[in-house]
Amino acid sequence: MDMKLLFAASIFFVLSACQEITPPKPFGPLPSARQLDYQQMEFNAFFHFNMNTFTDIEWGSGGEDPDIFNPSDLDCEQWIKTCKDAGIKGVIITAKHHDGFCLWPTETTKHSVKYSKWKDGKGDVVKELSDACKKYGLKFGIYLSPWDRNNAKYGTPEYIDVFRDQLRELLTNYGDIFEVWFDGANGGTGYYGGANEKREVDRRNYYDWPNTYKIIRELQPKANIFGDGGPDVRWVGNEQGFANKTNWSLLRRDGVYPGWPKYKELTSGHEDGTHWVPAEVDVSIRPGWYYHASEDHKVKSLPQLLDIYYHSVGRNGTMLLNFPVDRRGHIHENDVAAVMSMANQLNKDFKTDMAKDATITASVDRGRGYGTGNLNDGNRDSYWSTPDSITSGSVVIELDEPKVINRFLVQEYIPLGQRVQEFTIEAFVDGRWRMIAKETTIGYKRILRFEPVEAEKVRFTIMKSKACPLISNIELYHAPAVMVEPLISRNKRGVVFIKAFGESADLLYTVTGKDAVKHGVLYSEPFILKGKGTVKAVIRDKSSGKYSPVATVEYDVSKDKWRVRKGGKRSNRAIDGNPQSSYHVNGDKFPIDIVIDLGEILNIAGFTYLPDQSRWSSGVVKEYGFYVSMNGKDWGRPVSEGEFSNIKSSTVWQKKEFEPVTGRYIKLQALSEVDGVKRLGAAEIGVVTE
Ligand code: FUL
Repeated sequence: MDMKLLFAASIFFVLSACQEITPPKPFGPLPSARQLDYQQMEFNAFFHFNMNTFTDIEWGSGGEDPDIFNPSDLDCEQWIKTCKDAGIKGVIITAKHHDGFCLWPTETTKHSVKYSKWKDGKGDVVKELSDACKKYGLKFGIYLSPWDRNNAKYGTPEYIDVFRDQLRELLTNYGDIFEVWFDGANGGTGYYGGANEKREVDRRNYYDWPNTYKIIRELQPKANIFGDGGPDVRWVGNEQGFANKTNWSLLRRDGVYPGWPKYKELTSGHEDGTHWVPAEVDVSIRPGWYYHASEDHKVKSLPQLLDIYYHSVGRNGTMLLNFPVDRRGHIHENDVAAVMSMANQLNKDFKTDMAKDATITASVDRGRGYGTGNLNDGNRDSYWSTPDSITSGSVVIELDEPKVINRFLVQEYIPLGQRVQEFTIEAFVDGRWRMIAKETTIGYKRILRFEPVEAEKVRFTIMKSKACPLISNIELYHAPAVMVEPLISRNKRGVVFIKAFGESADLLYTVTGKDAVKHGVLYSEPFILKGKGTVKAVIRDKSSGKYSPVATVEYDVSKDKWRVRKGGKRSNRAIDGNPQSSYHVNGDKFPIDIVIDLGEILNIAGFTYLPDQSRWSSGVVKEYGFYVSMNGKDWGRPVSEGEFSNIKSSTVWQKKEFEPVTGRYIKLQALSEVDGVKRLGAAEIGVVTE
């Protein structure tokens, strides 16, 4: 080759190799460094532990005696060890809730641990917890309720100084704070230093938030401020534990304030938001935020907790899971078991990433440094991108052999903004592309769950994006079926329903009490069981062949022919077979009765009673009498009488047996109610026949 030409060619080669591809420009509102750190934490814990723990209510009035706060065995390390084991990265404590009781020895009020007998006034829960966090390497945050139903100054400008002093104490004396949590509930009735009155405030302006935020920025510049509308982290608009599928980390922030009426918009954010304000999904592991012994059996189940995870972390939100710490000062063992079962299942769900070693190709890329190799390199700072002018594109993940998948995880490179508006996932099965999902936003992280599919390749297509898409990570998994016992139910007509959780599972059952693993038949549709029978059901994972624990429910005769003869409105709810519906009847005095016609003469050897299962159950019968009659008029003496022990704390099924008697009518008589209310309530009443 001509030397000149060779020289020119090599210059050209060197120049083009060195040519820098221009990086994409930021688009729209961007996260701050503190918000980025926060979003990467993904899963945090909330602790509601304060005066209400000892008064057994959710909102104290503020007039409580500080001595009532008295944990018998406070063990903050137990809380933090539990969190660490469960994969939780940071925790937030209710340093002060609406009743104004302070968990630290504040100088601002006498309504605190300093004035309680607990540890002779030398205790400091905030200190013990922050120390435990330091020891185990978790981040620490505080909840300081703006509303203070104890403080005499609440509602006046002087209270704002008290509130800010409290904030200063918390932000100065306990090390690094990652989040400061301001609740939206503000103003109303309260003790207020003994005034016992209603005090409303202008939620938008009373607290002069901008100047309060300045204190936080000055004392803890890395702390994220949580409020209904941010400024750093926003409320997700519900306490049930979900963000919407479409979830923008953007918000028209300056229009949102505590108590903003359009709070439902917070569940999706605003596509045209003016500020970066990601959503935090706060939800309690029990029905209440505070501990109530009566909710010991109402801890969320594994399927419920998994749904919350996939609907928060899996939808571009952070999960803030609340533990109502008990009166000992421990996370209750039922709650520990529940969170650990969730953590263990998630470890299984995300065990082997099948995209990690896959070959990924793209329809288009921006050029060197922005190729598809960035999608599975485990580096969150590298990303695949298209040229500026192209706002769509697809990548194909080619697996070395067909593999079963049911999870798709994808992340945008958010430091330059949230962009993707529409995307699809397809699987290549038997020589053609099959649509798996058509979705909208991605954001920091999006995880899709779908029915297992055996795919040779997976295609991820961005259909629409506000600017060139920047994708930093893609992962593929095959999560095993959730091996919890299936749910069995039977309605009034005797129709039995069996429900399995999770995908890829067969359901097997028997109605004779025989082992469902050995003798079970495949459940395909609801079936009728009018008479007595013991239904057993089990889940069999299709791919591993493993079995779940077996669910067993003993049924007596169905209530098909039953009619309530004496009872008020909606009395049918006590015999409809649905534990979630309940019936209540009030009386002027006890006894209060419900009479049921069984529609046939039966040999009765016992009865069952399930109290109201709702959050604030009422009419829970404490002492009872139970009668059987042939004609519904002559009742004679009760065939059973006594009390349902511990029913206030544990509203579970009660069963009483007695010498068999023959009859067609039954009467349950309430002789007292757990709260002294003159009411009989029942979710279900049943009989035990011979
Ligand atoms: C609510 C409060 O009123 C509840 O008591 C609880 O603290 C929850 C996290 O926020 O709005």
